[in-house]
Amino acid sequence: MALSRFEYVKQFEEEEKLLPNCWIVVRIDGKGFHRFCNVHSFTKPNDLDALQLMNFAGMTVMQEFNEIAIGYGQSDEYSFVFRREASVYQRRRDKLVSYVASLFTSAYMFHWKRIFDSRSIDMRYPPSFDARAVLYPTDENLRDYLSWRQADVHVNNLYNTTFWNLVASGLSNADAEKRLQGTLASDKNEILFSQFGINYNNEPIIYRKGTILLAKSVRVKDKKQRLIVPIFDDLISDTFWVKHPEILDKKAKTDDVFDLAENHTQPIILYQLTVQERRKAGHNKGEATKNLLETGSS
Ligand SMILES: Nc1nc2c(ncn2[C@@H]2O[C@H](COP(=O)(O)OP(=O)(O)O)[C@@H](O)[C@H]2O)c(=O)[nH]1
Ligand SMILES: [Mg+2]
Repeated sequence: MALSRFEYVKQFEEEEKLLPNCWIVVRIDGKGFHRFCNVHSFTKPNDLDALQLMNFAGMTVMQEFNEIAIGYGQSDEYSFVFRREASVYQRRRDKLVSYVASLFTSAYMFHWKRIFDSRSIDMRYPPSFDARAVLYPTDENLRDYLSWRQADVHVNNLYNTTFWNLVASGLSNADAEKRLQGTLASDKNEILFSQFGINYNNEPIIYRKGTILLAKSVRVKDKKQRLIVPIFDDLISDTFWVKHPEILDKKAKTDDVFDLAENHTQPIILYQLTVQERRKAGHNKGEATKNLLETGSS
């Protein structure tokens, strides 16, 4: 077919390929979520439903790309780690970054009603997420990256938990801020304990550590199946990496079946199981996810 005389403009397009052999981290972050959370009356400092909605969107991204080794979410951000050898979109940066951001955003909207209908919270305006890709050449760099994000949630959550307890006890926002100025982690722990009887370590782990997403084989009703599972754990310590060797080494030998333990009631688990049951019952993909309000209900 003859080329049109306009065809030459194609040459202006630039293509940036992400360096081979490096881990690719794509991190999305909610734009202006301070405002978005206020407008939608999210509970301060942590809204469990809002975090679960982030996990639904994270699950959707993990289901789409089988080259993601681990996902990690906290607050309004999610990181997706693509394997060193990932060949997704021939490692074209623009394609990968924009696709992850748009899929995450549309999944966030797709699952909104499922989470917020019971609280009658309607979406007031469309949320958006920015995204970036960062390359890490060594396993140590990658672990340090994830540790950095988990340390971030710890610092923020300890501060926010103390701050909002002080405000709830009658201090103005400005006075609570002043009270916390220059305090160390140990001081905040002490305020929580002595003033409010709160042992910070007993706060829900999803608030303290964020959510790790891994693809695992699990056994449900005597059937083995692969699910995206949420894990609430300390990923800074070596123990985590010994427990899940397949993250860094795809070929590593792991337990045949992962024990979901108390996480078998996590919303994204109930959701995936219900969708699978519907598909087994003959529903096509679109029907299987339709009207699945409130996770797990069919
Ligand atoms: N109320 C509430 N706010 C949250 C929650 N998670 C995240 N946020 C808000 O989202 C912000 C995320 O931080 P950042 O990305 O730096 O702020 P942004 O630029 O406004 O998106 C936090 O500062 C909070 O204001 C939550 O569970 N509840
Ligand atoms: Mg943000």
